[in-house]
Amino acid sequence: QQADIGLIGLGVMGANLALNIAENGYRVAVFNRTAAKTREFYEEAGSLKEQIIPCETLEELAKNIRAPRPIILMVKAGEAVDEQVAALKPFLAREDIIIDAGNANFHDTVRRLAELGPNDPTFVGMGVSGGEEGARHGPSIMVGGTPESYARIEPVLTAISAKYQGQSCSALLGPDGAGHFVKTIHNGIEYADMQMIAEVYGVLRDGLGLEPAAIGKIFEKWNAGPLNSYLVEITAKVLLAVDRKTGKPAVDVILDSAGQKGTGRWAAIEAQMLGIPATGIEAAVAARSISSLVSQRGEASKAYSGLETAKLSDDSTAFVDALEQGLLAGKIAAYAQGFDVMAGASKEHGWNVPLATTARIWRAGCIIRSQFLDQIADAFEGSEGKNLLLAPAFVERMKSTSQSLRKVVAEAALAGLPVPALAAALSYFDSFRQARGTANLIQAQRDFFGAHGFKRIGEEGDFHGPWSEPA
Ligand code: NBP
Repeated sequence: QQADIGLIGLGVMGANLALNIAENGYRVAVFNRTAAKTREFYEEAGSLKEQIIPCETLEELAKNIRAPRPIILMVKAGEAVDEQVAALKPFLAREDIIIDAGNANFHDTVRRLAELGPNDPTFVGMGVSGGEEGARHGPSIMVGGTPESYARIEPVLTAISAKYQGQSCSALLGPDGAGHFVKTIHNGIEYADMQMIAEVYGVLRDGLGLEPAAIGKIFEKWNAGPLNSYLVEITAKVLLAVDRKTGKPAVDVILDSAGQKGTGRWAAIEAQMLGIPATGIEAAVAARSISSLVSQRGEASKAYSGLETAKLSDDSTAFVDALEQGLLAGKIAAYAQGFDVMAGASKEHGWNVPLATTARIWRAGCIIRSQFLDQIADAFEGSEGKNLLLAPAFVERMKSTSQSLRKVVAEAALAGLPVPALAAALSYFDSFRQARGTANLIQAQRDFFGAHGFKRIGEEGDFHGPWSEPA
């Protein structure tokens, strides 16, 4: 019996996705560049072996899938995808679909689609989030492609995706690069969320002098409240974990230098290209870059030692409560930015990305999953494209939490504790709600040195200032 679907790339994500497909009752033909991995994967598949067809060549893979063939590519993003598509094409027909499920840059997805000839198979760009666990037991799936292609793969994707109260976390979000773009912004928001959590950890550790286990307990408690989310849940677990080798708290033996594969950076770059503020994501990307300057930071800490910094002024119980509320406010602002970038890209590329649906498919399966996203989905229902900070439910939430964010940022600044993403969120919030900003001065400066002209309040046309005339 032929397979329902094919999968290429049995790395961490691909192997787990293939098992997930098999477990959901679909037959899957698999191929990996290094054939030994295919054999090993098959041998270890246990009772799911019956649903799996291991293939050692791409020709064999194509023959073993029922036409029209959907084939998922789960290989390293970049050139590997182009190489695989080129190698696969000779064995495929026009009706077949190649689905790139890696973390592709959406520009590559758009290019790959454009490069396909009239007799080539269709190409679908699909973002998958949830890491290893998600891939195995239900990821969040963000698809970019035609409605016809999606209709053909929908049954499998719906079956393998995460479920939030029974609803599938897989959706078609638009044509060509829309799925990979949304995945990129998902990762950007993930960066911002993680960074804000790390900043709060820093304030609790260095400002209040708490041990990791005590901080872990605080996050555990917060996870039962409005901050309830996968990231807060795992933060508590990480902080409570003990290093097997030394018996010390695990976080205390880990180098404070964070890696990045690029999706967060892409999110910040795309926001910049679109001219949409995403300062929370930008601050998070920059914070990772600063974290990698380990030796310079060591040198600078000596060069600047002895600089007086104020102690956190409040009693710790009240301050911990402020941190909870402040983190929530920061998170709202960062998510508002992320969704705004998606709305902007959607408009720019004519994608029509449904923001409420996007929030819905992030409620389970992905790394930023939370109930909070359910509230975001409700807010976007009927007011697509409007900044989240203008949704009535979020106006109320920001009114009740932003003062705590202000307190946290202000006190952290006075105490010399870095909170770049929280501070960025606060500044964004304050700028966004300022009816008269300060760009009048910027316009005057631009006109002064470059004769760029400016608009006058309430008047049509371009004007120049009196700068060249003697006062
Ligand atoms: P792994 O590093 O575990 O596996 C990479 C796979 O790509 C292997 O099957 C490898 O084959 C194959 N591959 C490479 Br590398 N170069 C190739 C080439 N030139 N031609 C054909 N195959 C090639 O990666 P992973 O973590 O499973 O990630 C796969 C994709 O999923 C990436 O785009 C990643 O960004 C994305 N993603 C990862 C996660 C996560 O949590 N890990 C989450 C969401 C998305 P080999 O066995 O022959 O080397």
